[in-house]
Amino acid sequence: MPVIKRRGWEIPEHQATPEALFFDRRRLLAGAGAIGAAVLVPRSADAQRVSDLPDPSASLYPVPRNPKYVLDRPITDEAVNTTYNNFYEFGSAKTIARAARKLKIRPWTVKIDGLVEKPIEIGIDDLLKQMPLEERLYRFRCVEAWAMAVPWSGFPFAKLVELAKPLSSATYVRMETFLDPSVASGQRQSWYPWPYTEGLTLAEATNELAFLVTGAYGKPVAKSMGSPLRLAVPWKYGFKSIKSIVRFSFTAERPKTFWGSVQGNEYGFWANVNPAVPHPRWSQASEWMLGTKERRPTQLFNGYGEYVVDLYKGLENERLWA
Ligand SMILES: Nc1nc2c(c(=O)[nH]1)N[C@H]1C(S)=C(S)[C@@H](COP(=O)(O)O)O[C@H]1N2
Ligand SMILES: [Mo]
Repeated sequence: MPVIKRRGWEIPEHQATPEALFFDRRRLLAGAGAIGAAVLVPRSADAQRVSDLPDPSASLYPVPRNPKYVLDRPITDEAVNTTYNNFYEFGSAKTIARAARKLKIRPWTVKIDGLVEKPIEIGIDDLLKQMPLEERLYRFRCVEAWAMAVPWSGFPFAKLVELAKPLSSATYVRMETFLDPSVASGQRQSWYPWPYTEGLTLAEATNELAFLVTGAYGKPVAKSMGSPLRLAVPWKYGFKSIKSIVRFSFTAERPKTFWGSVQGNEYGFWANVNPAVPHPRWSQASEWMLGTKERRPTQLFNGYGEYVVDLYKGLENERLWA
């Protein structure tokens, strides 16, 4: 048996089984009981936490569904989706939902800088007012071989690029997650290159599928899923879909990414889904649908090839399928 060094979420395919989920659900149920008790007997300090205030964008949802993006599978159960997460800022287990409640989502300022006509700082609620919100049903595929189907709400990344007015020299957009180790205990783990960063080419970011998410399941997106602003790039493995974004920088160089820095040989820049190219430590041929016992064959570009295949013409020498 080969000895393998594993970092948290990089579990081999055979461990991503329904049994693991049932284990998590039992833990969740136990946790929910504890939360209920805390509500009955609030400590005054807890009752006044800023992080418990209602989300001021709640009245914007639900938003109209864009019927163009159809699924070949049922939507993943909301309770499963919001409690089975990768969000290393709050820990390396899937059960970070409770810890993520500490995230303060207002005020939330988004910076747009780098190779743009004029840098912008904008509050999330002002940004929401300017953006055309719609709902899209997308498949989602984590590199660990679990998959889901999500009713996201948000706006096309292309609309943010329009607002940003990048210079013609800009070819990439780098995204960055908040940095606050006082609320995100994972960020006290100094061996990780915080804050979490990701990047797309400008051509990818302006592809019609690239979607900036502000809601899910007809309401503001849950903290555990990356409130108040996250990315959804459904043809790529899940780690590209950065959560709780505070900054977009337009650059001429390819941005460094969080997982690329941690383990570059396994988590490449492009990270396009391909069933025929295994992860260095497990097969990508099939995927497990979160919240079910179902396995499905993985699809090339996660089934979105018709939208994105042209983005990768002429890049045959690149490692497109990390
Ligand atoms: N800031 C941040 N973004 C992140 C991550 C993370 O740890 N931190 N994990 C990524 C990974 S590996 C996946 S699979 C998805 C998980 O999204 P979900 O928890 O909403 O399913 O978020 C991605 N975005
Ligand atoms: Mo992932």
